[in-house]
Amino acid sequence: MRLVVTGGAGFIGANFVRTVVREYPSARVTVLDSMTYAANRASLTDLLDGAGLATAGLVELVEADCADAAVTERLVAELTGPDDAVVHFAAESHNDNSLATPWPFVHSNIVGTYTVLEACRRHDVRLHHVSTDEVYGDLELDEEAKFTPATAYNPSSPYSATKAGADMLVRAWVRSFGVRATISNCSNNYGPYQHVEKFIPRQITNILDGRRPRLYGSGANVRDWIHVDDHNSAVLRILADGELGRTYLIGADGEQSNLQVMQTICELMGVAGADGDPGFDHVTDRPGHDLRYAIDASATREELGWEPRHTDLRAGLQQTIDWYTANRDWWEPVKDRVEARYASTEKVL
Ligand code: NAD
Ligand code: TDX
Repeated sequence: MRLVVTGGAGFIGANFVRTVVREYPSARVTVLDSMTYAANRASLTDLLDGAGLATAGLVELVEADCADAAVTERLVAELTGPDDAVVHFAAESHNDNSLATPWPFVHSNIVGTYTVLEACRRHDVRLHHVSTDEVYGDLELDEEAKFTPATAYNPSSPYSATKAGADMLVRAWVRSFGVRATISNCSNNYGPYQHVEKFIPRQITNILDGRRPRLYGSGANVRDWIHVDDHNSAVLRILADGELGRTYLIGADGEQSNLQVMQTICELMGVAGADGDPGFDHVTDRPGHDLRYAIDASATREELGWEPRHTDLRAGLQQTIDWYTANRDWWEPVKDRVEARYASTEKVL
């Protein structure tokens, strides 16, 4: 099996590459990544430089923009085997950045996906497109409903709007040109190698660095958390047995308010407050902040026999805290810059 993994030096993509190398030792993986601020070569170093390891020569990194048609086309053209595929993770992924600077999101998420689709069309290569539950907009805090594949698209932010646009391109390329593609829309991921701009690693590394954790607004917003390895095991099931043209929802029934997650992190890290101090700061809320996401993944579970393995969020958070504690070299070089950026807009309430 040969895979081109776009965005494979980012959080989910790097975890995906690591899983593939573990589970398919003879697979050849080409990571196509433009190495934006969100990428980290160190997430793959052992695989790329692993002379003497089983992976030596099997994982390569091509530093290029997936919207660069010449490079993307060249790599996709090499995928000629029956199990070969492109797994398309590359995207600008952070909502807060999309509110400040939307253009890179239009470029990577829409033009990048268009370019990948055109290459797969020309060379008749199987594609899996990785998307998000945010394309569906948000749910009320008190309603029973969850997102299903039939939920209408209603994105709120420049990030989710560009991911929705990308999904629509994939659907159109399947229908109009017969591209052999599947789509997955997953809920919020957590785990190792996640950039410290994101909610969970930001709080963990703030505490490790002696800074106060930061909760947007009241913290009532609900996210449906899934461990990154469970997301990736679902992607591998879809690649193996997914029906072409289908959209699969991926989630692990991990709904929690941001306040609950924050309190668990503070408690696990021993900074639960005293004397009325909760141990963290409430700060300026995100504009247009989606209230609640929740995924109904029953079709994916029933049709593909997929099950998440990390269903205890508290245990998953402890494991994630342990990883950031043991891997300071991975995150420390970018931490100050991320916090300086937040400090320019964030006010303690
Ligand atoms: P990330 O920001 O950590 O990584 C994205 C990677 O894509 C980076 O390595 C970056 O350099 C690369 N990239 C960006 N633009 C590129 C371009 N034009 N060409 C080549 N490479 C480019 O993001 P992530 O959290 O790992 O998300 C990966 C995918 O999963 C995204 O498509 C995202 O929308 C989707 N997703 C993320 C989550 C989540 O909770 N993080 C949930 C559901 C879906
Ligand atoms: O410091 C913070 N404090 C805080 O309260 C940060 C960074 C975030 N938050 C809140 C905002 C959200 O309600 O935490 C929640 C999670 O925030 P993010 O980690 O920024 O994720 P979110 O905006 O929910 O989007 C994530 O999940 C869906 C990913 O970044 C997307 O790429 C994915 O599509």
